[in-house]
Amino acid sequence: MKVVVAFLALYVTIALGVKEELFKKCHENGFCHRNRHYGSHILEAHDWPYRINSTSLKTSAETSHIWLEILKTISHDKEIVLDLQLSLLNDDNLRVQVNERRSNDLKGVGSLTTHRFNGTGNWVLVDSVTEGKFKSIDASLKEKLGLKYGKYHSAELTYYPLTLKVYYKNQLQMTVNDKKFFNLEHYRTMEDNDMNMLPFELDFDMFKDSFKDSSKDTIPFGPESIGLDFTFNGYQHVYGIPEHADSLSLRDTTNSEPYRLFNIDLFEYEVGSTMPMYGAIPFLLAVKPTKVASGLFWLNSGDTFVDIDKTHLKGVSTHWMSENGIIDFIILVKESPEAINKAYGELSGFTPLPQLFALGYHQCRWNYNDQEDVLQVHENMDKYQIPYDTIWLDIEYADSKKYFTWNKKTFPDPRKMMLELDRTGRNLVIIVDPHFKTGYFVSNELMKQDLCVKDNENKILKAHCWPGESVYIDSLNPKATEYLTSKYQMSSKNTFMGGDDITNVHLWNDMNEPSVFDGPETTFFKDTIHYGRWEHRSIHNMYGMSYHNATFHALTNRLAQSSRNRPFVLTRSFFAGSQRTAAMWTGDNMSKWEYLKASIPMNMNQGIAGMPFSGSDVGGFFGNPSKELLTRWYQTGIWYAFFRAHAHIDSRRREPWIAGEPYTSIIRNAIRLRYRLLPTIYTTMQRTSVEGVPFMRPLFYSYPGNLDTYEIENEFYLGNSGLLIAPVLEEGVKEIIIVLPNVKEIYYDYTNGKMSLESYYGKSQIIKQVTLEDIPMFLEGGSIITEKQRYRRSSKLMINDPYTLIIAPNHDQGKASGQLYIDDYETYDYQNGKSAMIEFEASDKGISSTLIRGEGEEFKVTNHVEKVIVLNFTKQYDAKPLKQVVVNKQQVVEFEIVHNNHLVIKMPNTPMSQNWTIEYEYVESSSLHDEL
Ligand code: NBV
Repeated sequence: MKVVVAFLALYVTIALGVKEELFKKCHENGFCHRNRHYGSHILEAHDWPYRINSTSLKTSAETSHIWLEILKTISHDKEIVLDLQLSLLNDDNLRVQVNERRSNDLKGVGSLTTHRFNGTGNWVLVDSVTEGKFKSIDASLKEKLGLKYGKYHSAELTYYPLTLKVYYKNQLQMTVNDKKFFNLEHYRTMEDNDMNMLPFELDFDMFKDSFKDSSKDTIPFGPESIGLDFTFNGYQHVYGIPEHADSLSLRDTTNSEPYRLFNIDLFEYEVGSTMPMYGAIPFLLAVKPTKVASGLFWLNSGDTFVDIDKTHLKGVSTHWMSENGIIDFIILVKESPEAINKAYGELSGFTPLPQLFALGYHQCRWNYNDQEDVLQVHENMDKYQIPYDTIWLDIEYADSKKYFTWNKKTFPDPRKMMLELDRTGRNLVIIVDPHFKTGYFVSNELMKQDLCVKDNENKILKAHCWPGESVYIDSLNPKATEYLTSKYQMSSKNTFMGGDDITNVHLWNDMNEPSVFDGPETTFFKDTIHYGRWEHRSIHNMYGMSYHNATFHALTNRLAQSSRNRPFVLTRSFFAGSQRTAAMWTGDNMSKWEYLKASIPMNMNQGIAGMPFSGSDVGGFFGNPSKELLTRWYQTGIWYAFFRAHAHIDSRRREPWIAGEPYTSIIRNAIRLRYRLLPTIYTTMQRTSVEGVPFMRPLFYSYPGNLDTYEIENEFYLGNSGLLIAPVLEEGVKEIIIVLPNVKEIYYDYTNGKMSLESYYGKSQIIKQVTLEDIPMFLEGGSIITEKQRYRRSSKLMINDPYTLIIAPNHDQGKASGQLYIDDYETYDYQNGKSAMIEFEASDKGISSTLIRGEGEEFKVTNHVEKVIVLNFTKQYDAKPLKQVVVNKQQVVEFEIVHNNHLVIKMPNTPMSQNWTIEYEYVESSSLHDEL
């Protein structure tokens, strides 16, 4: 016990930066070290050990599956047979799986399931995935198989040396096993290991773990790692594989640590590092300027390392190494990065459209001390006229951190508090972690119902986390979801969530890597046992997802009992597929400038990897930001899809009014700008929810033809709205350099959301003077965005407010277009057609608005448009003086030209529920002449 207390004290108080020695580096991790060694020695092999047995080819009658045997030659009289399967998902995504034939009866593995874990795909792929058919399978040659599939795809599988080449429009995109790193360590016992090794293989840590904290790992199956290399032919940049606090474009790792995917609670993580973090998405995107992009989805939930080799002449080469499980990957090749996102979403799911409040401002800290404190903050927000939607409660709300209880002294009447928040449309989010303190009703019930994770002796695992000794819910067990559902259920007896009419309470799952204070690398031993008799080793990176999935389903169930409102769940740990049920944040960052800066590539990589509903703690979690940093962080944070301020328990209070003037006003303006743009933000999220595209959109998505955009990580677009943002990320700067990605388009300066005299054309880069007030932003020519310009206390109170349109004519013809999505912002009724998409078109003749309703039940749009602003009107439309503006062909309306340039049209209460038009009537040149 003493040790644990000491450990806890250390964890909470000392802030010295990450303790790297607690986490395994590649050379300390048996499988990584062995696979890297394998890669650097395979050239010495006289023969490649792996070949395909050409006579083993089998195809299904409907040509949807291809099976072959891979033979692994150990010695002249020893061959291991592996099964290779090729299939297509959703028509043109090629899936490759390789498994080992294992007996059901293996020595020394106790009651564990003996075959390799092949369930990652079941957790990750959505039910709607269909199996495609190959267009042709050409087996006419003895040494290779030719495949055609999809519209433009083909592939060639060479039997020896074993390689798979994937082509798009006949251009080679990817070579699998180009470097011959293919490796699958087949089952053997320690006794017969010698007879199972290849001459150039290393036997480091095959049956033991020499890393001190995990030396008790029994490694029951011995070595079982897999490794494979993928060369992206002709590509210079690859992205994705979050979570790492690193650059947008992934770095070369040939002389450093590989990127590791292993979910851990990394205390005080550092930036510029390939160390693993809280979540993992084994999805990588490669983009090049020639209208093609490739994706690689490595379906493995075990500990994984990825080496990136940018020194390869053919393109970027990557080496994937996982500790166990089957080889299972999907290759996606499409015409653009967006198309890859869409295809990836069709495989692993999209982010569901959240309630509008979830896109508002979230106010959090560890902890709001008591009910009064919560309500005080809530009132101050109104006093200082700062809009906000949600206040959060961290672990201290619970009695001794026993989730599903309240500390009665500090929160005597949670229901009252929830109702009070609800009065102004505000919400509460409370934290419920996956560890449950031993000795109270929740842990007792979990133990009794056999819903706890077990140790390697199949006994209930008891380990330490915030509440002290705890059990961990085994959320891989479907019954765990049922259990949580019962805990969150609406019933008059269940008061944890405030009672059976409360619908404004949502959930936060933290520490679900899982974080284990007394475990190796702060998590479970890998031989811990889960439901299905699987080792934790096989599913580690999915545990966090299994927990937030269960939370999401439980909360959905609760809300379905009354409002049908969409649930909101925030998770720290995640995996591919997590986007379907949770938003994420980038964990415990620090109040330092470099973390503010790193948050942009981190959140962009989340979007690239299909989980765009993400954000970083505004202000930084650890430490105390300077007033300037805090201000700049708000100015950046308003662009995260998930916008929450949060702080450590030891940091000073820093709600927006604390910094004082001018900071408070500047922060208020930033938050209000977020709210003003909520119509555009909600529309962006709706597009994201059906197309899977990033919310914070990297510049190269819009301009893949411009290689100069590939490494820009301090600027981004807000989805495809045309808003380009370049926040100030450094201390004390008076000017910043901004890259404008398209020299053939106009960029209208829209700093702080204000019309300006400046616009840029033909420049790839500008220098802009900035003050502390400034959030540099630009509207790209061709776009139309919508705003709601009135201040309200919360997003809910803005629902009926009128819209303002901002139109940015493009350079060539003065045209622009944009969209606005509207629904009830809360329920699932939009799925039954209760929604509207409004499309705007503008030219030198006028503007039109067309309402496209969702199919199904009618949705009533009650809002009006009150104002239309056309930027650079006089410059754009050839300076013909405007005589009058006519709405709906009948009503002449007031207009004004401001700054001698922008047109501001005051709309006569024009309902958005109908199509409407604006026409410009210019002074004819003849009458112009007359007047003169
Ligand atoms: O629950 C306390 C914190 C939480 O505020 C933070 O956001 C999480 O990332 N939690 C981690 C545990 C303690 C961190 C030192």
